[in-house]
Amino acid sequence: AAPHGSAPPRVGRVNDCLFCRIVAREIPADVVHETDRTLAFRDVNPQAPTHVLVVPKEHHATAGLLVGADPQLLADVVASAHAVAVQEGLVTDDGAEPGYRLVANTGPAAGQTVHHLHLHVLGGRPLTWPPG
Ligand code: DGP
Repeated sequence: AAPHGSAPPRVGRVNDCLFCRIVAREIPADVVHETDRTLAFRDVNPQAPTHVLVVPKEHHATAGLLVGADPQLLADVVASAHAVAVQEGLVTDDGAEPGYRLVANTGPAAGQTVHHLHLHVLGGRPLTWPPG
């Protein structure tokens, strides 16, 4: 049976995935942007004044897997990340000032801990390079 009301199980969901559970609103999150196919919410452990995670609602582990399965959905995730950056005042819609960073940690060497693709949107302070 569906866990909440009469909603059918969502296609593309992985039951033990933290971000699938946030998408299903089973775990609370501070949602800042939503489209029919993407969700953006504040990182629980922010590394910058703005630190938002943007995910596809469907479960895909990495950008590399998603671009093969559904390139439009990867584009939708990037578009949502840019919309968040504009909404948060990190960038004007038609320019690059002051700027922000998108990060997609992929695999253990990069420290990916949640295996549901998420773009980190970071900004609100000077961001140094190289990252750690
Ligand atoms: P990554 O290393 O790229 O897999 O980063 C996963 C991020 O997810 C990390 O910055 C912390 C964040 N995170 C982990 N658990 C939760 C949670 O329950 N809620 C929210 N909002 N963020 C979480």
